[in-house]
Amino acid sequence: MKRTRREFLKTGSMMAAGSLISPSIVSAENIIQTQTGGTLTKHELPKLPYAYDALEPYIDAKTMELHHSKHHQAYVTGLIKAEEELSKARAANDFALVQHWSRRAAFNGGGHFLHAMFWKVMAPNGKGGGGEPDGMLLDKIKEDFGDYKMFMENFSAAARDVEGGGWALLHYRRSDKRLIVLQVENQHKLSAWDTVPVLGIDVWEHAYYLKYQNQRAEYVKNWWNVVNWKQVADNLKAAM
Ligand code: MN3
Repeated sequence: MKRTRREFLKTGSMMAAGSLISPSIVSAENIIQTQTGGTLTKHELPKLPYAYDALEPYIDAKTMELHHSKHHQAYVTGLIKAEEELSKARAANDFALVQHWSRRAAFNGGGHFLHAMFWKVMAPNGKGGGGEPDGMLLDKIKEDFGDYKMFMENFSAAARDVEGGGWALLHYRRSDKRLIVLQVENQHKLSAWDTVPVLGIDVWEHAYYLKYQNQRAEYVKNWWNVVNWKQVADNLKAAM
């Protein structure tokens, strides 16, 4: 049983690495047996695929450093904690705090997943970042939004108008094979089911405030200069 699970996870992580879909969150080595029965994932902060200053001048180095090493790390730590507490609750058959820890798991798990994707769908301008999508990704955008400009304006508006902290996400919805744009509040609210995020922009203030202050629209406009369309296309292919 244990072996089967291990093999399954290994296969899963190889598929994730091969397809490059957003975060390679789980590998077999990161599965740990708990003292209380069952297993847990030892979640880890993924390395940035570029230097902190690589997205300058569109996103400044200090913001990237804090965002990755402090904010994203906090979501990883929070997710581990929430899952440990749920594991302990099962062992003790004491679910008095199940709502609290489930909520923490959703918030921090959402944060971990989305940030892991966020780093990957960006690249230094002119070195993988910026420009416009092409190939099958462009075809799919045209099919579902009319053209690239209409998609971009829809996505930008969604990002600008998120209430409070959140995200704009481009999802692939499996049930009708469409790309759709959604907003996310915090890291998880307003999520839809049967969808896979393939592109996202973080519009929490911590993502832009040092450089842009209250000018979120300016940040959103500049962010297009660092979008890694090749990665988005890979994410879409994996989701399809
Ligand atoms: Mn963030």
